[in-house]
Amino acid sequence: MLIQNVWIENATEVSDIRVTDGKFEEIGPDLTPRPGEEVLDCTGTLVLPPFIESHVHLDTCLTAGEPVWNQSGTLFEGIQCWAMRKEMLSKQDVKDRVRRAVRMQAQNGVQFVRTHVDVTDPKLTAMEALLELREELRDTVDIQVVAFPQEGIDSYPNGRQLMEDAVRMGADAVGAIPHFEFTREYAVDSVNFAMKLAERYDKLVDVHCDEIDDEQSRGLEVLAARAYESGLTDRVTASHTTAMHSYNNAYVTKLMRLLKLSKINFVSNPLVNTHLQGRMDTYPKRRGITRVKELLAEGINVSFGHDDIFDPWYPLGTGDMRDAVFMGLHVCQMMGYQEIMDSYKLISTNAAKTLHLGSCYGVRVGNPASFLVLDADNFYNALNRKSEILYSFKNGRLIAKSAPAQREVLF
Ligand code: 17E
Ligand code: FE2
Repeated sequence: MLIQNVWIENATEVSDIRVTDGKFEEIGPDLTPRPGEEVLDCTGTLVLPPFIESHVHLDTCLTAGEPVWNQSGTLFEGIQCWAMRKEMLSKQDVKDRVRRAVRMQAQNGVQFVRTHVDVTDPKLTAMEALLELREELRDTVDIQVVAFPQEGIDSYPNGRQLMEDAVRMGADAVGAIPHFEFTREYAVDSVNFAMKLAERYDKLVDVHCDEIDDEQSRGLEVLAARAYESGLTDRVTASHTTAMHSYNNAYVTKLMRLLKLSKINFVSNPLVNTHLQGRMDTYPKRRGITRVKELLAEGINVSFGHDDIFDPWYPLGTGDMRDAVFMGLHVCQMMGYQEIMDSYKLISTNAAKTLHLGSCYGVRVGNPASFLVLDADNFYNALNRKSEILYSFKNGRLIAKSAPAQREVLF
C-alpha cells in the first residue's frame, strides 16, 4: 500500500509511505506506485505515531454513579465509591466495560494502553479479567497491566500477598500508593516492597506517588532513590506526583538532582488532577498538577495520561488523549508555539519511553506500520481544530477510521 503526500510529525515537506507486510518499507518523496499496489491519496493530512494512553484505570471505567456519585470530587471519596462498586465486580462486568472503553480509545487513535488494575480485592477479579483481555485484544491494542494496590499495600489486609499473586498471574508492572498508607513508615516500606518485588520478577514499576495536596508527602524521593540505587532507573515511573505542586522551591531544587540521576519517568494526569486536587483549599485554590514544564526543562521524561473514563474519580471522558493534552497545556502554562506544536509527544513518543516500547515504535523504515492520519497540516492545528483522525493503522491493518463532520454556517 502506498500512502501519498503526508506531513510526517509536523515536517514541512510532504512524503509518501509504503507499507508492505505490515511494516514501513519505504518513506520518502514521490515514491512510484507499483503495478497493482493500493494507493491512498492523503494530500493535506498529517501522519503521527499512534497515541499511547500511559495511565488509565480500565477496571473502574464506565462506572460513575454506581452505586453512588462522588459528591465532594476528592480522590478519597472516589476510593470509597469504588470500594462499594468493587463488591459487585464480576469478570464479565469488567470485560464488558473494558471492551467498550478500548473501542472508544481506538476511535481516538490510541493503540497502546497502560492500565492500573486494583488488586486490593481478595478475589483479584479485575486482574484476572484484564489479563485475559490483554490476550484477547492484542491485535488491536497493546495493553500493559499494573498491579495497583488502591487501598494500600501495608494498610490493606494481606496486601503484600495480593501484590505478589497479581505479579505471578502475569501483571507487567508493580504499583504502590504511598500517600494512602496509614503512616509514613508504611509509605516508605510499601515503596521498598514494590521495588524489590519488581526486581525479583523482572517487572516494570509505576507508582501512584504523592497524589495529595500535602506538601509533606515525600514518596517520590524514596522511589527515585531506590530506582537509582537498584539500577531499575528508567524502568520506574512516578505517576501523579501532585504534591510536587505544593513543595517549596528549595526542596524541589534539591530533589531535581536525584530525579535526574534516577532517570525515572513521570506521568501527569491533567484532566483528573485539575478536578481532584485543591478540594480542601478555599481561595486561592491550588491546581495540584505536578511541575511538568520544569521536569521537561531538566530533560526528564514526562507523558500525559487520561487516568479515568467516566468513573468515581472523573465524571467525563471519551478516551481521547487530546483532551488531556489540551487541559495540560493550559494548566501547566505550556502555550508557546513550539510547545503546542510538540505536545503530541506527551501522548506518543514520551509515553513510548515510559512503556518501554523500544525502537519498534515510531514512523521509521523497518518498524511495524502503526500510525495515525489526521485531517490537518500539523499538530498545532489538529489540536486547535479538533481535526478528525481519518485512519488508525496498526501493523499495517486499518483498525479505525472516521470522516470529517459536515458543518455548514447558514449566513
Ligand atoms: N485511584 C487513585 O488512587 N488515583 C486516581 N487518580 C484514580 C484512581 C483515578
Ligand atoms: Fe491513576
